[in-house]
Amino acid sequence: MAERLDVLIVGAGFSGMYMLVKCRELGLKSHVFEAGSGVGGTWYWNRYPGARVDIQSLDYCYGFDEQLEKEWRWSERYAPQPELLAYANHVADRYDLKKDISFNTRVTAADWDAGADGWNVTLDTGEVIAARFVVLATGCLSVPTDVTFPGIEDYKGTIYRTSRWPHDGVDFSGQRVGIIGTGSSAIQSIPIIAESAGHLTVFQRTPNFSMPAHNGPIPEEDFQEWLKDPRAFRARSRYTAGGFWNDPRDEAIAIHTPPQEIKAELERRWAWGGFRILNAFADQAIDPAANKIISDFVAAKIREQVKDPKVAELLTPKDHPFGTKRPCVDTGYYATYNRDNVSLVDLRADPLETFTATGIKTKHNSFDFDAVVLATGFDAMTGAIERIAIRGRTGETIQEHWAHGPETYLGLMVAGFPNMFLITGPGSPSVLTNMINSIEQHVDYVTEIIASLNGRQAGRIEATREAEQTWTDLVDQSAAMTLFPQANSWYMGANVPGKPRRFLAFTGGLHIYSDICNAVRDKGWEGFTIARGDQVLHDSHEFTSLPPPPDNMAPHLMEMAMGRVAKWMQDHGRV
Ligand code: FAD
Ligand code: N01
Repeated sequence: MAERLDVLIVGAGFSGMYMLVKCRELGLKSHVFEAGSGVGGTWYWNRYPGARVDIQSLDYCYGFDEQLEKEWRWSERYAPQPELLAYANHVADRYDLKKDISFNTRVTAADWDAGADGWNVTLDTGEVIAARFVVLATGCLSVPTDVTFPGIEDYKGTIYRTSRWPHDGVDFSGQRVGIIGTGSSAIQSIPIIAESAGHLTVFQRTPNFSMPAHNGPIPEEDFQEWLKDPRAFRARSRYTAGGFWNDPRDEAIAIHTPPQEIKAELERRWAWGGFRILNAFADQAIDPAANKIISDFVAAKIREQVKDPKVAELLTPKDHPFGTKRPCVDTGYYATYNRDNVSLVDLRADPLETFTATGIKTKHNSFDFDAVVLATGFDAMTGAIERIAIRGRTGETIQEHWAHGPETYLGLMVAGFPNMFLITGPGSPSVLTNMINSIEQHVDYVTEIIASLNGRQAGRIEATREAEQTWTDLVDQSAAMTLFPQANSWYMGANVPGKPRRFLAFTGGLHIYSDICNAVRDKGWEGFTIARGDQVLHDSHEFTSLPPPPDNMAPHLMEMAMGRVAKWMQDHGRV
């Protein structure tokens, strides 16, 4: 590729594919590089049994083209991985995207070239490509953690990783299988593996909360509403905190509600399934007393489903408030422990010491396995970005810039790294939302930025350090207003040894975040420097685009949240 690109996109998941669509609309010369051999990102790599979405498929799909929306029919509420991958391929074929994607090609480095106002990007083929803009559509959950176990190299059975599952599937019929981890990937795969395995042993370090999906046909009420007006359906789900309609009750305060009413409301939401219970009460994510009410309700549901009270007790989370780790959505997870061929090992009481040639040895037991599944998670949000050797305008690397945790402006750009955009990057609502709506909001915004630069013949844009610091403080502060930092979660970087602890997403919600982004734009790209060669065309070091407080928040929450915001503003000399 001798000619310089306008836009080089890294990754061909839903982010990279949509970015390519938008670049083409602007007439930009753009190309995608993807490490895998096909499109789909998450849904290309994670082919483990039971993999499916935890947000209803009517919401978890592109909304940028009404025709595309209307011609695709999801087979069930929560589409399974093969259907999501088929959808990704359908989109790629429909917009003829694959001709501008190089598969099996990893981006290894990117260096800012000041003379050219652009990037030199190195591929694992050794080729170096010049590009004016780089878009990192590298995925928040695309790099498995480097977790390893003593003796694993001596193990003679087969090891599988949920996030790198063989493309032709795995037949566990009659086998002795072990699985390490009880996060979403494990919780989805355990019930299916148990159906065919001779025996399945689950190694659990920390239990998670999980809600039933009640998967099946799309609820008629939702389908009719979507059919009536897909645009209105989309607009409603986009302008919510989570990027999907989840029946929020902003006025409902658990600690002011009589117990029978609470129970009725939680039962109604539990029966609907999935994430509905997350929006039952406005105070549940910020007030420990309110949260305990929900945690206790879910704990009782676990006890109802698991026959052996000792196993139920082990499966009940006690170390984190409900919702502060990504809750799981399951199909028959807890009931799987009622099967004779499934057993649970509590690694807190019986720690894993080593793999052996034939299986796993814990402090008190040893187990022989034909296969072991690692469902051990991801180096989330920063992992894929930091694995590229990115060197910015001042010679600083991205790892150096993020030595104390990621700092970004709007989760979208990094000071010192001009013309480099992150899609759903750290500091944006991202993983706390229906990702497709967040992806579309980001890609649309990046497209607006590029169009605006081209309109004024500008060569580059960069977030100012001041704006980045102010935004990062706001992200930290809005996380501190919630119970999220109380969990040792991947949201906090706590699952990767040595990773700095910092809450990785903006907790203010996609709706508020979109308003902030729009205000930044309407103020002429507040917080950005825009330049052409040596000539600075626009230089704004401020970030003032905070929205007014939401008027639908219940009084005592408003007080609590505003008190904290006011303190933050005072501390930062903003009032
Ligand atoms: P990805 O789909 O992760 O794609 C990134 C791509 O970039 C990958 O294909 C990767 O190979 C490529 N890449 C990375 N680095 C490089 C490099 N250096 N060079 C070349 N290529 C590179 N979100 C939801 O909202 N709802 C859900 O129900 C949901 N379910 C999920 C289930 C699983 C099992 C997982 C792991 C995540 C889930 N997510 C869900 C989050 C999911 O990641 C997003 O919804 C979405 O698919 C992300 O799309 P993306 O294009 O941004 O990233
Ligand atoms: O990963 P996880 P995941 N020894 O980090 C354990 C999305 N997703 O792949 O908690 C023993 O949640 C670890 O234990 P602990 C979703 O956003 C969505 O399951 O650290 N155990 C934990 O139990 C999700 O949140 C879906 O004590 C070890 C598990 O491994 C995110 O992806 C499906 C260990 C990792 O759980 C990640 O989910 C799948 C060790 N050394 C994924 N190291 C949907 O449902 C780790 N563990 C849509």
